[in-house]
Amino acid sequence: MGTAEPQVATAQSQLSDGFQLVIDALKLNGIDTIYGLPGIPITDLTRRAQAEGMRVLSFRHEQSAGYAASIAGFLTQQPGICLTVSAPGFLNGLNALAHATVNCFPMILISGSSEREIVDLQQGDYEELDQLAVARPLAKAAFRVLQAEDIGVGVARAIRAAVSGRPGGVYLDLPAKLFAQTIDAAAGTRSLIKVVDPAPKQVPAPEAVKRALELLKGARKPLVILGKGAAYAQADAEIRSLIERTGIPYLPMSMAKGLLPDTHEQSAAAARSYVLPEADVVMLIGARLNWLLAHGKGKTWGGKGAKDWGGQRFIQIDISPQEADSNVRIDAPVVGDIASCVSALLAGIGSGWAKPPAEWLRAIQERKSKNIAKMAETLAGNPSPMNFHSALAVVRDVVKANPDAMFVNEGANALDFARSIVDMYRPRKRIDVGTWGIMGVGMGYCVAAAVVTRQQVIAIEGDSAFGFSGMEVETLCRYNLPVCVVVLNNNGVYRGTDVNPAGGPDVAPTVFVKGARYDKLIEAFGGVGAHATTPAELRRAMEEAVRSRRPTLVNAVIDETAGTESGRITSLNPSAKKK
Ligand code: ADP
Ligand code: TPW
Repeated sequence: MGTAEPQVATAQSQLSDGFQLVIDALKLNGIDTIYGLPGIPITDLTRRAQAEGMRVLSFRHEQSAGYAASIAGFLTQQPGICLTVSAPGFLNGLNALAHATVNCFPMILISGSSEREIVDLQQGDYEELDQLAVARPLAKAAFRVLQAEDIGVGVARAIRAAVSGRPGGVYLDLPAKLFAQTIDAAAGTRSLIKVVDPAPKQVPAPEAVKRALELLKGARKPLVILGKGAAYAQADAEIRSLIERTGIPYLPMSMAKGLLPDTHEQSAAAARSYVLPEADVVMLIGARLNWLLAHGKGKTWGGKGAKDWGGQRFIQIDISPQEADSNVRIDAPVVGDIASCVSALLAGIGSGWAKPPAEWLRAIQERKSKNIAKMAETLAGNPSPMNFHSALAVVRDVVKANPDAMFVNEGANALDFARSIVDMYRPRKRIDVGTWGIMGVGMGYCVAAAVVTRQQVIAIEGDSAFGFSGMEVETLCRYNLPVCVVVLNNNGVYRGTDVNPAGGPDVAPTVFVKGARYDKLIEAFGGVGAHATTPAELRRAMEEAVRSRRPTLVNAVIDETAGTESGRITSLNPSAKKK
């Protein structure tokens, strides 16, 4: 008896299993956090990962865990890990996987799945779904591991696929049986791969750099557009140096705000509608000419008709060689990683670069001053009830006083107004709905932002937007995260004023319960709720949240007639075109 127990322990300690190898493979590659939701077959994986010192953050819905993982990827350049159960859990996480791929964020969705032999014969297993096939079209890459000795390779391939080249979402399918498979521990350890240089530098061709500089040199009205790829690249000093040494005005896309402080004199953000049609040479740095930039043509760019070219010539710096010419002709594509490309441009520029013509800079400055003065007037108003402007003037001040705070933003008007009113001062502080304009990222982003950066998080949420992930306020409270959520509450999707055209008892599809108290929701979980009907109350509540670092939700009551349908993209509504 006395000797039997240690012998068993020794025998067991020489075996490893699938659970252990997944954890070891992630840890070996520096991954220490999992965003997920437990259940069959991954509950033990979450337990054992926690026991092994990983941070395992559990959510109330996989979609929020997925969005958290996706934005953790954006913030860290390391794939964010979302872990889900099979079929329904997997599908709940899939939205975030697609979001990661579309936004070029590195993320790995790891889902447990049911038994292959039953799934493939469609014999009706528990949570039966061919997950790999479903994930593939939405992911940058998708892999399945069937044998414990292949876990190391599977994880390595997933990491490389997620972060190399243009980053994206990767799916890793782990069938239930894999976790319990045992293999010799030493062989298991040997099978693991520590990925060397997962996102290799991609240095641009010298002739591409030369072509770009020549085009830029001849410009009379040059403009730089910084996109979230530039923010992701973490080449902050190089980018700032390029902007300042060339003296070219720049526009930050929403998640590139703060790459240089929004108060920078070369920022043309307040003169956007002037510079886009006027510019003659535009250098895109980590920004695509998709709908957010009106596809590089049409009236926004000074084209005569909706699809006409405005005459600009484009330089595009991007890691994807396929991106150029996707919407309009790119005269000077520079393919490579942004740090390498910008460094090469800086080397080519040398010290004698002539600043853009003074006329161009003066014209922009004039527009800017006029627009900023006009905005200041609007922001100074103190209407009752509050409107977006009077509430966001407070938010602007609180963010200015806390420039390291992370800023999460979703909604329609809540998004558009905050983007233009709230200045950002540091890189990668602003995270929002991204390329798809997706609602529901809010609370997942808040959790990841707090966990990754350990900074205060401020989330500005439309009331509809907030509802998509509202239950995660419990998650904020459970982990006691320093998150201050402000719900700009105007009683509905966009506004709360629609009426049922048929006159029946149901309210209009865009209308919510009037006077809802979102602040009570967080109180249910021990967080701080505040109800603000004036800018002064909002300011007090936000300042207290930042001071205390306690999870806080401020229900900020906004005039339900304020804002417009769909915010700034009303024109995309097919019905609005009809009339
Ligand atoms: P935004 O929405 O801010 O305009 P997009 O998401 O449209 O930005 O564009 C980001 C672009 O940045 C993508 O085309 C992507 O390929 C590119 N990108 C991402 N990371 C890098 C990097 N490290 N180096 C170069 N390009 C990058
Ligand atoms: C996943 C469509 C775009 S904006 C929005 C919806 C539902 C909410 C607008 O109301 P909110 O904002 O948040 O109260 P505000 O400031 O104007 O009052 N489903 C998904 N994504 C999108 N984009 C939608 C629906 C939508």
